[in-house]
Amino acid sequence: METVTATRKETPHASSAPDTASAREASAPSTQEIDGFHLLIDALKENGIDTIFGLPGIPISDLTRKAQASGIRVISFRHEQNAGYAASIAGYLTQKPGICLTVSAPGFLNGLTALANATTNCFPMILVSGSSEREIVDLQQGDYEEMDQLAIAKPLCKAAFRVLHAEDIGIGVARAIRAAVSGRPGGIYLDLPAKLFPQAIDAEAGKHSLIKVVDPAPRQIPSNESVARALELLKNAARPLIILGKGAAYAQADADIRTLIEKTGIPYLPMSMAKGLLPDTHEQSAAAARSFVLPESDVVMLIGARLNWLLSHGKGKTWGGASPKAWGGQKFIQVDISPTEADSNVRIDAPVVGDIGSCVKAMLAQIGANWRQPPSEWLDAIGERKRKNVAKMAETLSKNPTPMNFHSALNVVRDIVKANPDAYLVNEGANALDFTRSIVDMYKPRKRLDVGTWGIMGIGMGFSIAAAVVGKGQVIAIEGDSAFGFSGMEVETICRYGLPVCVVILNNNGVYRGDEVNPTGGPDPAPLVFVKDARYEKLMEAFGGVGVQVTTPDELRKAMEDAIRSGKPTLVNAMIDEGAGTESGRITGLNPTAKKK
Ligand code: FYN
Ligand code: ADP
Repeated sequence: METVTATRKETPHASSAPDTASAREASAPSTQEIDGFHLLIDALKENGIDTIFGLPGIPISDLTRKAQASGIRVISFRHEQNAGYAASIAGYLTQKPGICLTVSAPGFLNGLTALANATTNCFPMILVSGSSEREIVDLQQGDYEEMDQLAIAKPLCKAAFRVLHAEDIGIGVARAIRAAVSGRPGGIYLDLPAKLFPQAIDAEAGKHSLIKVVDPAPRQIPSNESVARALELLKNAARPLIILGKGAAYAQADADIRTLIEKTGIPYLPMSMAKGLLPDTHEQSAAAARSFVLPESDVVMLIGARLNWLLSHGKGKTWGGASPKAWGGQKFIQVDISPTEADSNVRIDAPVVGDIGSCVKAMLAQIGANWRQPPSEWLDAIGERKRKNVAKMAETLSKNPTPMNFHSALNVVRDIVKANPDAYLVNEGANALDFTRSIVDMYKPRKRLDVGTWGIMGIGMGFSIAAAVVGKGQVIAIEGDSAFGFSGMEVETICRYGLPVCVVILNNNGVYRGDEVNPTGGPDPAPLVFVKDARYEKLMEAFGGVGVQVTTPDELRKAMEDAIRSGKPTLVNAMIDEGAGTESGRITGLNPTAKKK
């Protein structure tokens, strides 16, 4: 643990005024005491937290300085929401809660979207926000950045805690860590009032108050009966299917999951962020036959995937149901750590509750050596459908239209990712997201990071920064021009930390597409279009990175290869046909349009 250095003891009526350099100098150091700043830093370090994503300001600026001085890596952002997204995806990649640190009220609110998104996606994250003086906030007397942050955070996260006394910091951090990573992971809010930071307590007592959380995410072993019930269903299926979700990717049980798929011979469908858990080129992947396997399957095993909107709630036409809400007749097995997930949308015939690593191990143990492979008619039918779709895709990708379109640009990205399978692929947008998902194969687990359960826009630069920082590798971010706008200013952060991030903007001048016009003929542009042929690459140049505008696949290939070879922050502005793209990409049906007269 870090050696304690102490600052002044808190007086009962310590002011919440901004911490100034002179105030800091005035605080007489003593070796017998430790303050809230250092207790918090020590509590985090004690639990292996080595990185903080945040945005300094009152009352946490000194915390960021001291954290950096203590050896924690502090990544400072330009907007808290991006810091929050970074923390959340760091949590997903590492199974350790990602920490996002913000100032009070507005900073807290800016981070809150990311916290809610983390909870929705089951990413472990802790939003740590400074807050104003409790007694003034609670009496609503108009404090600086007054807000009851704890109450506001509660409905949007898995758990929320506030620490009022320095001796409780250890407990507060321990509770936050345990809550973030145990069971179904999620977002946690930790409220730290300004007064807490300079509070000093006896150093020895402080040291003893810290908790190193033992076994923060304990294994949860499924019952033998639940595993047997699931295997019985699977064994007797005529047309079995396994769906891998991002919970399966998060679990880091990659080798066992692959063994389960290969031993059973059952075709599998990866959800978006589970792409690469097994290489997308695996012969059992049914991704290229998605709209065939969902309605045709008779027994479906979900591993770390929920039957939410992304899977049409397990019913309706996608599943072969006669009407939008009708059941398609499938039997479902659901492997999930959350016991309440089963039956959320349709009947789950065989829930297997436990952590995915333990569940898959238990299945492998019961499967034994004599598992009967799925009927060949089923496998052949899928193979046939796949071949057709792959051939259709190959034909589209081989075209080289002028101007470039999504396909001809992504054909290049597909090659670059194949040549750099360890690179992280961050992806957001509508068409830019949907086309990338189906065109660009992934080869390794947890490399594809995207908009997730909410289809959220704005994760681009935050995810990229976190992937480069905690994943310590090259990042390729494929961005719609609209999606990039939400976090574009963070290219300064990318340049400041010199991160190997290659941002590719598929620029078609607007949301979905850029060729709409104002029907009134007035001077305002149509609501969904942007400045024509915007030079986004200059934003990267402004901060010392490399900016390139490209108009052909060859130029795009060269720019991406240069970026990866140099590892320099690069923004490639790929100009594509402004008429390319459909309303909302592949989820047009969710976007209500006015009835035509
Ligand atoms: C997939 N496909 C392929 C391949 N992979 N063809 C050839 N080769 C390969 N490798 C086919 C696949 O079989 C589908 O064709 C089609 O490509 C699309 O595949 P996808 O994307 O997996 O399927 P689909 O139907 O789009 O998936 C539904 C969905 C998905 C809801 C899971 O659209 C999704 O994740 N959407 C997220 C949208 C989002 O969040 N948007 C952000 C908000 S945008 P067919 O089988 O022939 O159908 C705000 O406006
Ligand atoms: P996708 O969007 O890829 O379908 P979801 O986010 O909907 O994935 O589902 C992930 C599921 O995985 C959640 O229901 C969550 O409870 C579960 N999950 C997350 N981590 C684990 C784990 N370690 N073990 C078991 N289940 C997990």
